Amino acid sequence: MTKVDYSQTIPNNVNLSDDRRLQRALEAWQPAFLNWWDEMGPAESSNYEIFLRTAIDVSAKGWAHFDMVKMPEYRWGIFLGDKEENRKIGFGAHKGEDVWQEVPGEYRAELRRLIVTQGDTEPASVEQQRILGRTCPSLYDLRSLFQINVEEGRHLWAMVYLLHAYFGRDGREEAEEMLMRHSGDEDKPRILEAFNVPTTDWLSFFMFTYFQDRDGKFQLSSLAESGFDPLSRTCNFMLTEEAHHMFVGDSGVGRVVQRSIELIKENDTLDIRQFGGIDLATLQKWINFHFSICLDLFGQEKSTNAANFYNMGLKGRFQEMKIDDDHKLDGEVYRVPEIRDNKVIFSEVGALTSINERLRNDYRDDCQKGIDRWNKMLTKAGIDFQIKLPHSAFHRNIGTFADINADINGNLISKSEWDKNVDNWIPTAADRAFVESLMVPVLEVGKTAGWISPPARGIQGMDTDFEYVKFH
Ligand code: BYC
Ligand code: FE
Ligand code: FE
Repeated sequence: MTKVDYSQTIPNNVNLSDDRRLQRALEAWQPAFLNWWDEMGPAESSNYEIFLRTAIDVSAKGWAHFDMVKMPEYRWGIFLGDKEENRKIGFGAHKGEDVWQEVPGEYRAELRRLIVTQGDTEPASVEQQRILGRTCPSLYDLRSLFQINVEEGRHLWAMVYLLHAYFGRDGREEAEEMLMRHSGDEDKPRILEAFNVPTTDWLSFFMFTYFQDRDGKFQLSSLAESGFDPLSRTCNFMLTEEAHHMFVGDSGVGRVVQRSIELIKENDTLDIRQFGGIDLATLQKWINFHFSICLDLFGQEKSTNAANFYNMGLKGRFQEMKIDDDHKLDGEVYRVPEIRDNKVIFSEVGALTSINERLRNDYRDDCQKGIDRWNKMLTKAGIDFQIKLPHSAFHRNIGTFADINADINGNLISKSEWDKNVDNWIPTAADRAFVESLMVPVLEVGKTAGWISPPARGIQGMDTDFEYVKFH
């Protein structure tokens, strides 16, 4: 079951050829997808040959194959993680019952909504990153971008498969809508705000893959707990790919920090813009921006939607099965922030209602790990500067903090104070223009742009000066 059949028009490990109706429906969607890729996917890239990884097996070992591939010829397909025999629903009102192989009718609308929201982010990210290829800092990085783009395309396939296979006609309509909404479109934007923000420079790309793909890790992990088994299985496999996206972000920001340290030491100043480097204050602004917009992706602190998803057994907590409690959360409490007397305070509310907040906190802890590592690099280099994650109240658009202004330490401030200081906290037009001025493409084999360190090692045992992308 784990092997992927590549002899089919749509590669898959779900025995697609046994269900002719489904196969025909997906084969009808395929040209629309390719058309979307052509129009909204990576710009000017259709003739490039790229050293890409393709999934051949969903088991932990030996599941990938590497080859020089043109992206329009990439074999997007449908891969579910292995089925766990006798799997039981792990939480909520149905805890202990057999998992569902079909959509439970009473939860159909909620499940569809979760799948659509998840699915919508995947093509959104490809659209957001569309023009980055023009300014890559190296061929190695260009390859990483394209690898991520094709995998996000496949994540869309994963959700579209669920919609087609389990939701009949309205599932097919949702699948079409996935290609009609576009990131940043005035009339038909993507569903979640952070997926409508353009990602036009590589510092933003590395922040995106560090912070925003990490939202993917946490949301997919929660959906992997689902009692709807096909969703769980597809998310489990998507998570193996997500790890690489976060590696690109983590190592990318790390390489920026590394290069900045070198320039600071060489020139004995923190003010390294004049030497073509990204100064740490600018890096901090990019972090402030990306982290804060990603916190919004977790929804409101108190959410009856989230409580319902949990009770219904559709979406769990992060690593639900490792948590030592009754997995029903009756009578349990959790701390959420509130605003009282112009201060952020914490109060205890029902654990069910605060599922979103708990996931956001898990996410924050995970984000902090990279910050700690980069700070260690700075300390070790003897540089008197530390970066940090802004307070959760800073620059928010969803939930408790949406209507207030706060500084990066979480002190509530007036609108006029915000206006006075905002340029110190998030990227200004001038900051963006500066970073964009550094974005000159480096296409020579083995060379890297001056604002970022070269990668520590290559891909799949290849050297860093391997020709990862060939232009034709
Ligand atoms: N923007 O009850 P609440 C990834 C709406 S990333 C705009 O708190 P809920 C990837 C909400 O819809 C992972 N609107 O909402 C990464 C609701 O509307 P209604 C993506 C928002 O449902 C990189 C209202 O506010 N996966 O894979 O508990 C590259 C009340 O809110 C936002 C998922 O998100 C927002 N940020 O929580 C590629 C998983 N937040 O009901 C890919 C699936 C809330 O008033 N989605 N609203 O009309 C979910 O689990 C939930 O829908 C959310 C929201 C966690 C997003
Ligand atoms: Fe994804
Ligand atoms: Fe991703």
